[in-house]
Order: sequence, then structure tokens, then C-alpha cells
Amino acid sequence: DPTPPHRIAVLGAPIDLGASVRGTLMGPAALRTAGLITVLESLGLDVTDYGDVGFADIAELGDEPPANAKHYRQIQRWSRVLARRSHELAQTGAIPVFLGGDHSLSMGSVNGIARHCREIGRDLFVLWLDAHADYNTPETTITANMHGMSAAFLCGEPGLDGLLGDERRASIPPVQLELFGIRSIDKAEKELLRRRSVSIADMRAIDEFGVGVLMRRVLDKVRARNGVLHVSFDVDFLDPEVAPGVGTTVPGGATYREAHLIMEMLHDSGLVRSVDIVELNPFLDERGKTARVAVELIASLFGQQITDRPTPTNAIVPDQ
Ligand code: B3U
Ligand code: MN
Ligand code: MN
Repeated sequence: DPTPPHRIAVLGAPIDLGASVRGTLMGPAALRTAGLITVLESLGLDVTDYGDVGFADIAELGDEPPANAKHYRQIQRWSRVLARRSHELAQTGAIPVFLGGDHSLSMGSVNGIARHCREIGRDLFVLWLDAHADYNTPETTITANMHGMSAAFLCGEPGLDGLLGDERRASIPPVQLELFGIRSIDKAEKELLRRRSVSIADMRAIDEFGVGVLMRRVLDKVRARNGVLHVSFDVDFLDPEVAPGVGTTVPGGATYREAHLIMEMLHDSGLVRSVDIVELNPFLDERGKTARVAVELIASLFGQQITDRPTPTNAIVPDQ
């Protein structure tokens, strides 16, 4: 099925306790203020905005909080409610778009999607657009910030096993994680990534081959397995010049053009079934600049084009 669904389900997750810098809890409001919903509607999509999630109805679990995982209890409640809502939204056949919030929200959002994919028998690949690998565990972390552990958690790494309680934990094999745009990895984290054979398109590879070639490689891999894609878009993937409104900027990130090309290729592939937009920190932004760029990129991901392309980006136009 090359045509993805045309219904979008937007859900905000105003979380900031997974990060060292506060303020990402304003992310969902900033993305809506920057016009996210109207832009998606203008592309002809049927958009339902479910507002922001809360966790008032989630009881505290009795598991032992691990050492080296800051604000474990709060993140646990967010993760549990998000895992449940994400699974429900995926079942409606819409494309869920989760608005962060810091990157710890993916522990819940991706879990729900992974559960759904397991039920429908499709392999889930996760494209992690980020300056960081987010592949720490409570054992390897230096900071104890849980937004640095979400990719590892969703690949089934040990250390946060009680996080989702009775909510069934679904994981993806580490070889179905695609890290992209990475330029900051901790030492123990790097070692773990190497042991798990996680595929990493780091900034060095992007400089050498370009995002077009590297993205095609990812998309071919997903297609070869008849898989589907979740895009976890950490705004710090972008260069700080393009996106200053993030807590942990790392120089040397993706350019405006590179980011748009990635989103356009993802759109053309028809493989994307769910999206996170995370780590936007409006408190640090410059007059809405980062929020606006994020919305433009989401528009490209959902079909906004400069000219109407008659063919996919990698097609050869046949002689007339
Ligand atoms: N790897 C470090 C730094 C970090 C990860 N994600 C962000 N920063 N945004 C850590 O804290 O685990
Ligand atoms: Mn991240
Ligand atoms: Mn990051």
C-alpha cells in the first residue's frame, strides 16, 4: 500500500522532566501557535487534534525506581498514558503525530505503535532524527536524564523494565532503529550501540554521502521487509542556526535544505505511519523561529512540495 492514510491524529504531550533544561512542556502550544493544524489541513488532510494528554487517571505503580533515572515516577506516568493512547490512535487507522515535550515521550508513543504493528504483523522501523543517540540505560548514563534513554528503552535494553507496568511492553529489534544526524554520543553509549549493530548515519556520513543517498538506503531497507516507519524527530537534529529553540544544542547539525529533503523523501516513500516532534523549547526560541521551521518540515513530511513532482524522487522518467 504505497498510499498512506489521509487522516492525522495530533496529540500533545507537555513533558519536560526527562530533560535537564525545563521548558519543552510549552512545545505543543508553540507548534499549534505556529500553525501546525491549519498547515496540515491546507494539504488536504483530515486532522483531529486530541489536545494534550494528562495523567490524572494513572495510579502510581509499586515498582522500585531505578537508580540513575531522574523523575522516574512522573516519566512512568506519562509513558503509560502515552503507550495506551498511542496504541488506540494507531488502531483508528490515522497517522498519530505526537507533539513534545522532551524525547522521553517516545518511550510511550513508540511502544503503542510497536504493539499495533505486532498485532497487524508489520515490521516497525524507527527513524531517529537527532543530534544524540538517546541510547543510554540507567547503567550507562552520565546525566540520569531519561530523554537520553528512550531509543535504548524501545529497543528492549534492560534497566527500565518496570516502566510500563501492566501495559505490555513492545520493543523493536535494535537493527530496526535508524539513527540519523547524530553528532554526540557518550562513551559507554557508543560501545552499546556497536554491540547491538545499530545503524548510524552520523554527521560525518551525511557530509560524505549526502542525506539523499543515506535516506534511500533506509527507505530501501524498510521496503525490502514490507515494513512501516515511525519518525522520531528531535528538533536538535537541526543545526542550532536553524533551530535555536532547544535545550541541548550541538553545532554542526542538518541544514534547512537537508532537513526538507529528508521530509520530502519520507513523504514520497509512503512508509510513514506515525511521528514524534520533540525537544522544541519555546522558552529558548527566538520569536517562534524554531517552532515555525518545525511546522514547515512537518508540512514537507505530509506532502508540501515546491513544484508538483510527477515522479518519485528516485524514479527515471521514461522516454515519451
Ligand atoms: N547523551 C547525553 C546527552 C543527551 C541526550 N539527549 C540529549 N542530551 N538531549 C545524556 O544525557 O544521555
Ligand atoms: Mn533526542
Ligand atoms: Mn537530541
